[in-house]
Amino acid sequence: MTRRGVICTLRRAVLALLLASGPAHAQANQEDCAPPHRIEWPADRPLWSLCWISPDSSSGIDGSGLELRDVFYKGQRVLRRAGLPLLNVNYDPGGCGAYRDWQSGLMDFETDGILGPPGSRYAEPTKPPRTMCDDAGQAGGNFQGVAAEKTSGQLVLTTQLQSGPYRYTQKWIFRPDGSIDARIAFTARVDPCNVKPHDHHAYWRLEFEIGDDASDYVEAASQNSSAAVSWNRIRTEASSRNDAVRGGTWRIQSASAQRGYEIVSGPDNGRADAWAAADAWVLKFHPDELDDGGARQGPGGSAVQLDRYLNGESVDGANLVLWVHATDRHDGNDRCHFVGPTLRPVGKW
Ligand SMILES: [Cu+2]
Repeated sequence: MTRRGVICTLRRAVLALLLASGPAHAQANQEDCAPPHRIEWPADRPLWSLCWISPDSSSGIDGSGLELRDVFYKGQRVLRRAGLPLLNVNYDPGGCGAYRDWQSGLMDFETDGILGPPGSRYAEPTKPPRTMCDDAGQAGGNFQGVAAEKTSGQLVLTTQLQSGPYRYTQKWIFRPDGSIDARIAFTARVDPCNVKPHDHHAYWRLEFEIGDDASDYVEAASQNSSAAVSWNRIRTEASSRNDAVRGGTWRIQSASAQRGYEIVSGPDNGRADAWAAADAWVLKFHPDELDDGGARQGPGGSAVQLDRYLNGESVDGANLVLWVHATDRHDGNDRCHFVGPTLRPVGKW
């Protein structure tokens, strides 16, 4: 066999091994989006069509939590991929330092309506599942994976994550009016460290594709004193603090399709301090930028390093990715308080 032939054979063997080694960090393929992963809702006249990926199979070097792929509203694509690839914790001086979490760890929670064979990662509950937010500090439950609660008013996807002592409840909420809530709440199995004051930080990666022609653009609401909102168009890759953006409101649109989405990160989501870097990044899509490079080892490495992707590329008519930050503080409590951006349709849908 030639040297090239040997390499090809090796590559095929490695690929076969990867495919056989289970779903961890699997890339999207047809099988991922077969039922039950593909959800159409409401059943009688679907407005939403989306594909969910369980945290233990999600993208990125540390996982992406409850990940979505190929999200359509009224038959039009909204998101190609969306998830939570970056979570970290920063203790006050004299506390316990800073930590980068992982988003692939499943944790038990309580639900009915589990579908499929034992070990199934999917449930369709008839009542809201109970997570550690409902029983703070208490571990336990009968299920690990994704619960999709379908009511007449909303579709709620829920998962429970664990990363060391931390317990995170993540939700995606879809409504008939086209709005989406991306949410996370932080709590923990109490240990001597996490009773000290600290901030939790979450960074959602929203890979939009509005017009299906790779020519979307982003605007930020102008922080001026006039009553009417005016918009600043973002021309090249940028990051921003919400202090500089009115109402923490962004807008992504397709010029050709004359529709888009507003991304609102309200005051409840906190504000990035210097360590948290920024509240939003607008980046041109690159397939190898599903996380921030995973540089979590080393001094200071637990802070996000998304700024490395800011290299002046045009975002005025491109495949675009928005990263959106939210934070919650635990200071003598481990309150389970949901934070995260809300997405609302604008224009012709
Ligand atoms: Cu905490």
